[in-house]
Amino acid sequence: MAETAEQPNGTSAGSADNEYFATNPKPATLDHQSPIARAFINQHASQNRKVALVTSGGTSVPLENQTVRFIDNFSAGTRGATSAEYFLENGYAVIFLHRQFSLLPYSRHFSHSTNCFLDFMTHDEAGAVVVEDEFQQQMARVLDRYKKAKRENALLILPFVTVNEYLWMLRELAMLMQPLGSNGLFYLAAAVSDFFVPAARMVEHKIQSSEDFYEAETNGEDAKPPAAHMEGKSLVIDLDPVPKFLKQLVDAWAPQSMIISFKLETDPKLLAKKARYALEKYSHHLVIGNMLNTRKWEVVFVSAAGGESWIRVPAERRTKSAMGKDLMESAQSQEPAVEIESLIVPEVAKMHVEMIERAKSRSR
Ligand code: PAZ
Repeated sequence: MAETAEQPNGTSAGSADNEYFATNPKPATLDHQSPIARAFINQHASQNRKVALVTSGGTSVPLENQTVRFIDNFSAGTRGATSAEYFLENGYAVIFLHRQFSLLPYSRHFSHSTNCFLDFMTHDEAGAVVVEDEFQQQMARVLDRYKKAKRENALLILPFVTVNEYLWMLRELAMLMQPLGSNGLFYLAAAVSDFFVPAARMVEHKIQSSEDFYEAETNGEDAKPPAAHMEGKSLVIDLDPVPKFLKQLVDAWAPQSMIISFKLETDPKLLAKKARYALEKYSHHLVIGNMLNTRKWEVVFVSAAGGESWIRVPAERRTKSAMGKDLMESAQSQEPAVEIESLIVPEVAKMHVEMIERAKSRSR
């Protein structure tokens, strides 16, 4: 559900935004998370440090208030968690707004199902649990970077689950980041649902699939039926479009920050075209386009200043067995030898410095 329907009946993003937050409940965790984020941002603002908000993972769309069933967006959180590490290496403080239980910076190296941390451990002669000799160096490198980020309080990890939580958090963090001015950067790698169940059309209880138990929940005679309901033996799901928040982010919530969005496609013919379309529509700084099957090997940068340029894992750094194979074929079965985020993030950081310089010279 990465693509979004247009706003119905020509409503502007601004009014849709106000309507959205007036009618969809503030998450219970926001009041707790907001002061933590404020303190983190203020610390780095006072040190004149650049702060990147990295969003990561998919957003879920619950079908019931007491949620048993939900619709989800594809994303493991690899792009976001990996990029967060490279932003930290490039001197940024990072707010990592991620889907709960998706991959995290640093621990991602040892948490994937094929990378279970227990496989890195053994017992020494005295019976103590230690890291296997062959993994010592690799683990020490990750550990050092993780400890440095902690020592400097440079990484703030905040979770979301639903698209509603994501949107409230994004707005809150954007407002809190305003004092950073052009030192703020938004790197929106999360796969955000384009459709959702509005609070007013959400049923309370688990939708019963058996006609013997199903009782339609209604909100009064004139109201539209619940977004998810049974019609005979079929479950009918009728979702509303999520308002276009990128416009609000660019124009109102974070007008001085650098804003980078991602575009995921499966049809290669559409990728650059859709990325350009998004750039023109929202007038932000950069769209990074990627294809589902090749996203770890190549991405396309689309920006007003730089046009269209591809970043690719160099051919000699594709895995050995991938050499000589078609990119798509190798992408389905291999991991690249170099993380493409190690090429993406320095490029983004360079563009950000140029943007900051331009902002400074304008204000002189
Ligand atoms: O999390 P992951 O590494 O599995 O996938 C990353 C991604 C493809 C979700 C991301 O690069 C992306 O394109 N996000 C935006 C998706 C969209 O809404 O178009």
